[in-house]
Amino acid sequence: MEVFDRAELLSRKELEQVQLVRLRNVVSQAMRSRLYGSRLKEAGLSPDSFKSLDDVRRIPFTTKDDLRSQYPDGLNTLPTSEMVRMHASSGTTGSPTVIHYTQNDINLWADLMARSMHMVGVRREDVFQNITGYGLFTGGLGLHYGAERLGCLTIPAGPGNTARQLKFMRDFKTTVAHIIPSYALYFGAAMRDSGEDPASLALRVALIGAEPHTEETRRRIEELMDVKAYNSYGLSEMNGPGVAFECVYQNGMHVWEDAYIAEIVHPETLEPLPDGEVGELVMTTLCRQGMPILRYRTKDLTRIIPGECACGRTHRRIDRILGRADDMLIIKGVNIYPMQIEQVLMGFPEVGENYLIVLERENFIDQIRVKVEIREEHFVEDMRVLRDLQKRMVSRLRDELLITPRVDLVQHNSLPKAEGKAQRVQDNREA
Ligand code: ADP
Ligand code: K
Ligand code: ZN
Repeated sequence: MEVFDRAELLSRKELEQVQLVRLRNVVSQAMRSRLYGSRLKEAGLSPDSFKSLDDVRRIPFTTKDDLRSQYPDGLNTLPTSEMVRMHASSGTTGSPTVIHYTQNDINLWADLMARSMHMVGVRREDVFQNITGYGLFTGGLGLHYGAERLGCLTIPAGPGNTARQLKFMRDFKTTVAHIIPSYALYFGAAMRDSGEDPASLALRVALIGAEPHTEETRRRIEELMDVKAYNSYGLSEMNGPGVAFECVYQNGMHVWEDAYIAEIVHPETLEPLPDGEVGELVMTTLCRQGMPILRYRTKDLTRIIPGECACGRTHRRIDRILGRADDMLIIKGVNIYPMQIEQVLMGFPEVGENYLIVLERENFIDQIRVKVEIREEHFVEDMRVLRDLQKRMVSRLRDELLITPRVDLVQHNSLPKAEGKAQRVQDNREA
């Protein structure tokens, strides 16, 4: 195994020793902030309280609301003069939260990013096209720094303008792209529609992440763009991307456990769950100086994949994110995740690149309507063929969801597109 960083080769035992030492350090650092200074003291904790890694469970959880209530700097452990960067979450749910970084924090983040990208074969000879937003969103600068750290020629293309992206890809022989999955579907389809043969491009790898997507979507992106696509997970509260990343086996994302502690807890009881069981991911920064965050409830649902990875890395893997706990829809008493719908839709070859889940209320009963873009060549087909397709979709969705949704087949490019993360659900119930 060719590694970027010796940390990738640590044995489980060494890794856990590193984690314990760093946990004590980060607790001591965190206590300098307003929030943790009082909270840890109230819980009777000090760095010496941590005799084993399990003691991490003695730390109270940190929530998004804590971050909001401490706005703008209640989690900082150092004066602003020590900080060199700020990011904010886009506030997919609710108002934004901010993260501050020291130079050291930025360097360590770039190292983790470089390690992640190196793991899937990115090297200094590669040309890296960063097709995501920059700005406050951590995805852009995160991968940008990682690519530069590896020595790649790095193109900060930003999102959108498919024709120009393609031109850059051709002219600069881009080999690696970073792209949000919902945009990758468009981009791949646009490439095909423009008559471009993806096999004639140098592009070999797509790094996809920042939003939930299914295995079916990944395979589709791989086919459309003729690449290997690797899942990239992170969140602003834990720096941004580079928290967990897939290796070439594409079988779960290795969490960089020398830099983070990952726990899976029951979303309601908050009790720890055994490996293999799906629950809420809780994360602790082990190396962050400017703004450590301890036991952060990510709301992301996943599980630890039991067993070792064929690649030989000891860092445990999390499964593809099922969605956020807040994404769960309750329709007619049934719990539904948007990803269950995506999984069914992407199984139909007739389905195009976009869909929208619309929640409606009719006679006081909640209904779910799925609007699906159909590929151009199928849309021109006979009404009977389309009606049959629609029926098959309803029946497959019913099997998966256990309720019967309405399905509207709509034309290619007719649903709203987001610049960044896709908005998959529209709630019209109060309207
Ligand atoms: P926000 O989306 O809240 O504005 P972030 O940019 O910090 O802020 O987004 C982090 C969130 O994005 C994660 O908590 C998770 O819900 C989602 N996310 C990031 N990467 C992935 C991924 N690979 N798969 C699924 N969801 C992801
Ligand atoms: K180079
Ligand atoms: Zn692996």
